[in-house]
Amino acid sequence: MPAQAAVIDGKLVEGPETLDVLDPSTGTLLDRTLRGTGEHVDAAVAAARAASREWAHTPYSERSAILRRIGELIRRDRGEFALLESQDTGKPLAQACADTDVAARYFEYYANTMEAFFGHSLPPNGDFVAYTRHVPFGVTGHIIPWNYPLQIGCRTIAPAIAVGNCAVVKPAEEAPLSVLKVARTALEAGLPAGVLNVVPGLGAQAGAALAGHAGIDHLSFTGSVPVGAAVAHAAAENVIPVVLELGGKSPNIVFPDADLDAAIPVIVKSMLQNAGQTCSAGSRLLVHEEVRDEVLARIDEALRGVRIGPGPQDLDLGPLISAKQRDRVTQMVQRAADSGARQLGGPGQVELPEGGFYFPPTVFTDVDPAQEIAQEEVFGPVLAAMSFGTVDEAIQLANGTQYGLIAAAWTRNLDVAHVMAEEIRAGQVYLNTYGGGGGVEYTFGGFGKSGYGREKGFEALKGFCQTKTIVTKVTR
Ligand code: TXE
Repeated sequence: MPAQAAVIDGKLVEGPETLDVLDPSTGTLLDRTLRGTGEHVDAAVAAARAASREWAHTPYSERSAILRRIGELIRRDRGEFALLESQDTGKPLAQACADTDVAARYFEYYANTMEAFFGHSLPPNGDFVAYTRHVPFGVTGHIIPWNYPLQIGCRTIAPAIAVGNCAVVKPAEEAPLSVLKVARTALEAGLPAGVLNVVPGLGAQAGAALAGHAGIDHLSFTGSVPVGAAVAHAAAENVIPVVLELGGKSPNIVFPDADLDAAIPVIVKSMLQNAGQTCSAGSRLLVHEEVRDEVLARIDEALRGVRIGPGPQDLDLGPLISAKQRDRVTQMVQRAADSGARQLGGPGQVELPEGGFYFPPTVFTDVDPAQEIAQEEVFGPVLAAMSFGTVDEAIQLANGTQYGLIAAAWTRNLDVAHVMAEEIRAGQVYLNTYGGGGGVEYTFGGFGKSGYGREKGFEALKGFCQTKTIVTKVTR
């Protein structure tokens, strides 16, 4: 099987060293890619630099037309993208279709919003006229994880190139295929050579080379806390700004007056989506004592009906991404069980498909908020449930981890809803929904160890620009 090439300077670049890409639904070989090295990263950064002046000066309308065309081609190839993403990550096909639509939408959204993205004029002081312009950084580095490669890839690529940067992207070794396809699709759409370069490879090799590269001007990273801290450190050596998106321990908070018919399916989905391997997974349930038993019983009932199987079969729950991830989740669940937390479902309770890296839905109840399972990101279909008696206790629990990515409060009481929205330390707070309504437009990013900097929405355009002030002295 020939290995998938990198895309550097508009060309497909092959090499002697390759990486195996496994199908997580079966554990067997799905494809191979080039194993990119520091030299490939050097070549990609040089190509991006060479392309950056012309791309930055390409009229808005032309850049916008190309982005729109990339979105169109992703939609044209929706079936291929979705199947590839489902095979590569193991996620159910319907989720991969939704991810493909979101990927296209990022290009469409930034094609439009970029054209309305201007600077400001500043109040003149005496005989001065001043204004600001948003100018691209130049070359942007992007390190992408394996959980939503297509969505997260496009989430940072589209705004970066929309405002005139040229990008060098390192997808995750576990799931690099859809991001490589985006780069080939972008060339077909007319994106000039060098504007979008993708170098697949290992984190410690190509990833580290990109993070520490003196030739980039900005770095976006989505992944784990320790690697995020390490890449930020490497980038700091070159005084390069970084956006870090590092996951979370996000709560659904259920008050006694909540509409449980609306809440339960959403809570279950937020726990199971992408097998829990979602930075904004609803991995904690904070439930008022009055409705605790009912909510847990209904979640347990919903989980009993969950159908588990390979991504392309489009059931409810696919496998985890890798044996390493399955082992990590298994160990965390074992430690929680050993500590005495009460468990619903979990290993041994449901039959799992043969082969592949499957893990069953698991709920821990009566969890001590200080316990690992209540504090650390599991990245599996695992829910830690705790109860509270007052609004203040709910706030304390919600804010009681080192993370702060998203949160949802379920209540019909407007005062409680507003208090929660105000008090919760998280980049997004949802009221009577969880991640609802699309999301491309919603500014996204973390508090605390969930990271810093903001993605999505209009903020992302700002994030990929430097603001430059231009002052003219007017002589009368
Ligand atoms: O992440 P890594 P892993 C969390 C989640 C998961 C845990 C471990 O809790 O269980 O992290 O996952 C690249 N220099 N999230 O080990 O290693 C790597 O190649 C530069 C949350 O897979 O952080 C990949 O492209 N780059 C999360 C990317 O970093 C390096 C998504 C992420 O991999 C590198 C994924 C290095 N030294 C995991 N080492 C989210 N926020 O959605 C690795 N990489």
